[in-house]
Amino acid sequence: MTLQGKRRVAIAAAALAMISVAGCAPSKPKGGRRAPAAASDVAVAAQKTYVAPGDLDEYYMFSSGGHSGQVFVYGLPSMRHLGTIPVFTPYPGTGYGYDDDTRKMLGAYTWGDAHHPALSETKGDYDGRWLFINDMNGRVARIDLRDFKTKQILGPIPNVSGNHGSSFVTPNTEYAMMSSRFSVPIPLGTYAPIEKYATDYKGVVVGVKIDPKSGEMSLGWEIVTPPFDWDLGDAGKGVSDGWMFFTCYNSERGTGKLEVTASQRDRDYIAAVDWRLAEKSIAEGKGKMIGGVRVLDPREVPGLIYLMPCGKSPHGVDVSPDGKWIIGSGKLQGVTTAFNFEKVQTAIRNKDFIGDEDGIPVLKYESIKDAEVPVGLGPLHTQFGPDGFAYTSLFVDSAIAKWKLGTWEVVDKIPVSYSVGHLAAAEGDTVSPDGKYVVSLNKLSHGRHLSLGPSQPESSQLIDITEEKMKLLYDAFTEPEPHYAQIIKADKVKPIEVYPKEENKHPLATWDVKEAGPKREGDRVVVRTVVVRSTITPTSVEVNQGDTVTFAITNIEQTTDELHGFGLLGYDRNLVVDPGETKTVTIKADKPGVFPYYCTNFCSALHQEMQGYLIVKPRAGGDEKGRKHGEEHD
Ligand code: RUQ
Ligand code: CUA
Repeated sequence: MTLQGKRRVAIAAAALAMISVAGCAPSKPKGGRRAPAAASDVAVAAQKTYVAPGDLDEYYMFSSGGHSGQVFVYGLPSMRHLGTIPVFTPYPGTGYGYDDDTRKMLGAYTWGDAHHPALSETKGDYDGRWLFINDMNGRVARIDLRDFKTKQILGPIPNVSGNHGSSFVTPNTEYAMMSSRFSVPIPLGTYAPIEKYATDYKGVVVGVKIDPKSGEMSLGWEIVTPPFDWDLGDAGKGVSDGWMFFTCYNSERGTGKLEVTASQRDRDYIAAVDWRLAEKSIAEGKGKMIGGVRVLDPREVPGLIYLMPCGKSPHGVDVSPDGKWIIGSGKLQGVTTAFNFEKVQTAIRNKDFIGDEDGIPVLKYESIKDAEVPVGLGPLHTQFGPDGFAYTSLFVDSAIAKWKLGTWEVVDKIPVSYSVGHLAAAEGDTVSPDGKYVVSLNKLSHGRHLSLGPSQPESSQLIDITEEKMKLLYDAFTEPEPHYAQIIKADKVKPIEVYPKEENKHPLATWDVKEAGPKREGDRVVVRTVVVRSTITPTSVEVNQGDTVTFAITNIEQTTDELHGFGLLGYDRNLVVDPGETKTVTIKADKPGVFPYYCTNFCSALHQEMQGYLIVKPRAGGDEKGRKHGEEHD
């Protein structure tokens, strides 16, 4: 047995001993909410989730941070929160949004609503290169998994209002997809009264092109659609590769109280989009420029998009690992429907339509479905295991159902606490799911933790799916708000520990303290700055009031973990510079006085000594005036 294995057994034994002691004490029911679990179950769960100090987790889980605009990184099975990747929101912890480059990337936005992470794929399998994530403000971002940093934010994308149905990637990361949740007149900025909703408001579906080498995103194409509310999506794979599926609600084209007006019909739709045809049509010069992008009208490109009737107000749509089935359901139903992709193709060939919506053919439900699986109430989202099992989250039942593809038999159900939205299985939306774990991303945590007052955390529960019956292993609590997560085998991700010196091509990188210091050109001052234990060089800089000052800071360490910060008091800036990295921060020195800068990231025994002064000399005769002006900084 390995040392690690031995340690695990010893610890499990200790846990067991602890539990048997605890087992003698009267259990303390909390408002009668929870039946105490059997001691043996607790011991097994403890052993399965315990990652001993120094040991590593087996999986990364990337969880969306919702309206925090961030991505949270967890280790599984421990469910430890390992880090936060700021994406659409400034984050002083890593200095994101304070240096010149990331400030520019965030633009004028101070928040984002990040919903659905999508790991890059090669042949339908996660390849560990990038993570994409959408923002409701019409944007999509790319995180590089080499350094876990946000490298690009594309958007706001023209014509998209409320980019919820995103950022699903295609099996070879050709595209990240987008769709609009809120239909509006396009291009954005166009006026039309609400009474004209059904005719003058439009939805759009967008293909965001991804460069296969660099991951760089660019605008591909758009398709205009009726004013439905597009919700979620999934890319076809295997037999259905080349197709993209999106759910929608409000096919009624209602306005006002949607809970009433958008619930008139029995069925809404899943749209099936032939994205290769979209690509080809754009290459042939089809489409019309709207809002600065080429937009295809389905009336002019027959075969581009079809509507599959689906239970009222569906949420998730999920394609089985072989691409054969498309799973979707009304979110107030008790069943989920398995649509058969071959039957969809046959129905298209036979023109087995029941009508159209603004020229988009509507397929016949009975002709394209294989089964209605009685999973339970409120099915939202489905993930897959390696053995033909599917796992569906049930919001109303507050449970997860396990069922079999092909036989459509529901074999198990496990309650969760409380009200699951999405769920994530280990590599559970790829062509080769891993099994092992499902994480239930719950909306409410209902006091299964120390109270934090009225603002309650969300809960993520780890469930063991290795046996026939699912077993709850662990409760973890998270900040708002994981809408969806993806779980990748840890050894597929290959992060660096320092930025190698030879890769640093920053024009202002400075590796020698002798070259550090200010250089003036007119009223612009560039301060080459070197940070290394335990000095910031230069230790003081004098400039004139009104100068534009750029600190170009290079952390010349090449040692793991040796981060340095650069907090500038009075000017509202804080950066963190990783080993080998150069970042710039520019301020307008409009306030006279003496402003300390210091290392914000604890780095050594003499971290506290790592400090200096920016001295801003008042304008001649402008002293009083300058000071007053200076009370507001930019
Ligand atoms: S969505 S659960 Cu973007 Cu399902 Cu929120
Ligand atoms: Cu450098 Cu603290």
